[in-house]
This record gives sequence, structure tokens and C-alpha cells, in this order.
Amino acid sequence: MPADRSRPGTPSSPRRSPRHPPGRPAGPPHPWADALLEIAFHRASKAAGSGDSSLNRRRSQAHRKVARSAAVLLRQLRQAEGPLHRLEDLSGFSRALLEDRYGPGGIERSLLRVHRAQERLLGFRTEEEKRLARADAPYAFGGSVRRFYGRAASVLFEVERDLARLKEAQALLADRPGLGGALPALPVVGYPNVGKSSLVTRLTRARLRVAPYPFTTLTTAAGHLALRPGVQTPLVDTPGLREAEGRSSHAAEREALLALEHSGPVALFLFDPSGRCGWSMEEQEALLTRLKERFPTRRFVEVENKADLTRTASGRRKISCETGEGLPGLVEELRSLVRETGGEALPPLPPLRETLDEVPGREPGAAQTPRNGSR
Ligand SMILES: Nc1nc2c(ncn2[C@@H]2O[C@H](COP(=O)(O)OP(=O)(O)OP(=O)(O)O)[C@@H](O)[C@H]2O)c(=O)[nH]1
Ligand SMILES: [Mg+2]
Repeated sequence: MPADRSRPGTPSSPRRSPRHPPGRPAGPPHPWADALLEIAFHRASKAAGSGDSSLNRRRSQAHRKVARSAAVLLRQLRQAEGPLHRLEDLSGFSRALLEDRYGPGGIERSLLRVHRAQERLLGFRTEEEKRLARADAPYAFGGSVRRFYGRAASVLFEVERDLARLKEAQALLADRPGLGGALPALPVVGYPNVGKSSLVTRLTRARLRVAPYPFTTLTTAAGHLALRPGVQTPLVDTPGLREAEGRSSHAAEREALLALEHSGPVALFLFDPSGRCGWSMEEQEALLTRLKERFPTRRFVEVENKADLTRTASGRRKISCETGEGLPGLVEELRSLVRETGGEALPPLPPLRETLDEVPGREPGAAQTPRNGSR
């Protein structure tokens, strides 16, 4: 690795300290790019030359250094794309989640930039290979290798943020249920602290975090429930909701609404009439009304939890996740509803925009700020 961006180091001495290389220009650190360059240049440093003369051996060694470091970097960049490489294969929910976190087209742009970085690396490699074929002095061989290393480093630094984002996005999706696919999911929604995670934990083998305060759950998670013969319906625990419009500054709340949007035709709305959750029944009723307006085709199963504490005079089903009261009856109701609605998945989403030019509101290559990257 070059010791200086403008004057790359010798090919036989790859960078030793990726985080603090001497002469590094001021600016943000590049942990991703540094790590990849470190691997590539280290592997390249081990390349030996072959040939019938000293000149040809040195030429061949330089050629192998360029080819080997390029191959390592290209492979690493492809790996950084991971499953995001085929965005269209992701579930509707996953795609909506990515759009929510990184803005419309945010991930597409990062993928495109990483893709272009690969093309540029290929171009630089070809250029140096041609130069090496023509060169006839050792200093020119070294020059080719140094030039390639320097250019490769610049390309990697340019896509540093994209690499970090792609990694983060993959981690984000790794522990989310793939809603919006062929199998319709059944989300459990409601105000925070009403007992949604307790219910999913009670009815399925999922072991979710339950605690006596709001916003314990910050991401969706699914357990599975046999509601149709041979089919396990994902029962989706969602973060607590306080509004139905999806304008919340809280990423977890927006995620709950996205889960509802990308689930099947039946959803379970859980009330806590005891007031222990921190919200009144009037507030909870108002939320359900707004959700019904926003999702008019959704069939909401209305259930009152914490029956061991409070029982209202309403005709709604009463359950207690504490004692288990009412749970078998609830499962029967869900089973017959899923049978009745056919358990059909929502229609598939339209295909994703494929190229940068088709992504709205963005200049090619412009920096992208996540709409809300934190939870
Ligand atoms: N007494 C009683 N407490 C319950 C019942 N169900 C849940 N709880 C308690 O209510 C609190 C909240 O339960 P959670 O399951 O974490 O609620 P949640 O809706 O997932 O909460 P968030 O993830 O914050 O939205 C916990 O202390 C539970 O033990 C119940 O039927 N009876
Ligand atoms: Mg919860």
C-alpha cells in the first residue's frame, strides 16, 4: 500500500499500518478500503516472476502483482455486494426497509458505485498490462505496479461509504423476517408495551425480549404458527406503534407499519385495557381506527390482553399472556380466518429501478445521507 496517496510506495513494500499510514491525507478514516487494500497488496507482494531473463522475470513479477491485487480487490467488492447484488430477489418488506433507511434508490446507488469501481479497476489493470508488455526497463515495471496500487486505492476510498452501507444493509436484513414473499405473514401490532412479544413468544417457538416498559422491541421478528395444514404462518412481532401514518421519526415505528403493509390479509391488533402499557383504551381505539382507514382491505383481529388484570365489557376476545387464558380460542379464530381469506399473499411489488439515471432526485455520484440510519 502506498505510503503517500500522491506518491505510492514501492510494490515490494505493501502498507504496513492500514489505519495510520504515514503521509495519509487528512480526512475520514477508511477502515473498509484500508482492510481490502491491505489484503490485496499483501497477496500481491508474494508474487514471483518467471521467464528466461532477469528482465522478463521482473516484468512477469510486476504483471502478477497487478493481476493478483486486482483479482483480490474485485472479488472483495463482489462479496461486499452480497445478496444485495440481486435486489429484485429480496422480499417486498426488505426492499421497503432499505428504502426507508437509505432513502429512495440509496442502496441502488451504492451498488452502482461499487459496480463502477469494479469496472474502473478492470480498466486500470488492462492499461497497466498493456504498458508492461511494451516496457523494457525495470523502473517502468515498478512504475506500473505503483500506478495501479495508487489508482486502486483512490477507487476504493471513493466507495468507502458505499461499502460500509452495503455491509450495514446486509446486517439489517439478516435478522429480519422476509415478509412480502409467497407466504403471507400475520403481524401482531398495537401500542408499545401491550404484550405483543409476549403473545408471539407464547404462541410460537420464538423467544423474544419481553420487558415492562415501552419500545422493548425495535425490529420485526417472526415465530411460526401452524394455521394451515403443512404451512407455517409467520407470526410477526412488531415494534410498538403510536401512529398509523408512517411519518414517525422513530425508525422502529416505521418498520412496524412496513411490516403491516407487506404482510398478509389478516393482522392482529392487541389492546391492553389495564392501562399498564402507558396508553388509554381511547388512544388504542383511535390507533386501530386510523390503521383501518389506512389499510382498508386488512382484516384486523381485535384482542384484549392482560385479562388477568382487567376485563372490559367489550365483545372482543380476552386473553392473558401471563396465564395463557384465551390463547387456544385465539389460535382457532386465526386458523379459520386464514382459511377463509385463502391466506393469499399481497400482489408483488413493481420491479425496482435498475440504473442510477432512473433513480429520482439524485445526481450521479452525489453523496447520500441515510434518511434515518439509527434506531
Ligand atoms: N399481567 C400481565 N402482564 C402481561 C401480559 N402480557 C404481557 N404482560 C407484561 O407486559 C409487559 C410488556 O410485554 P411485552 O410483551 O414486552 O410488550 P410489547 O407489546 O412487546 O412491548 P414493546 O416491544 O415495547 O412494544 C411485560 O412486563 C409483560 O410481562 C398479561 O397477559 N398479563
Ligand atoms: Mg415487544
